[in-house]
Amino acid sequence: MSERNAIQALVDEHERALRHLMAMMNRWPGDALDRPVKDFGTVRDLMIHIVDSLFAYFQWVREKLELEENVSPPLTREALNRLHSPADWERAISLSLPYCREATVGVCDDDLGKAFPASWNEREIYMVEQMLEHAIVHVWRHVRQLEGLGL
Ligand code: NI
Repeated sequence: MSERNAIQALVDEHERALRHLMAMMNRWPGDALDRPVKDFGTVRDLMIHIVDSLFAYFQWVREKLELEENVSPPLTREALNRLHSPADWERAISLSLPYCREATVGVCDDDLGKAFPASWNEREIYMVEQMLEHAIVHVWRHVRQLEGLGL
């Protein structure tokens, strides 16, 4: 039987980062999403980037490992564009938690060392483990950016 301790730990840490973000959003004032963010537009645009990216990282893992069961992100890009309030965004992120678990059900620890080109640049080679670590750090980096805005 294949071990899943390491993959489980990565998914747990990713979830910890997302739960931290949700707890922050819980305290956001109503106008938070309209605040400007350098190089992004608004906080809303940044949220779309965070959630859209996380779907892309997990879908990359599934695609590269050729996992057969069909698991799709819970929200399309268009649906993300229609989210209005911080509460809408919290709900969207809460939907992504079970998605991340389902998306990695077929991944075992032996898969973590397999390497493939990144979806954004064929010449950047990532191991599955690195891509999931990147997913975790990506959330934290943007959490840090939001904290810098006083949110
Ligand atoms: Ni980013």
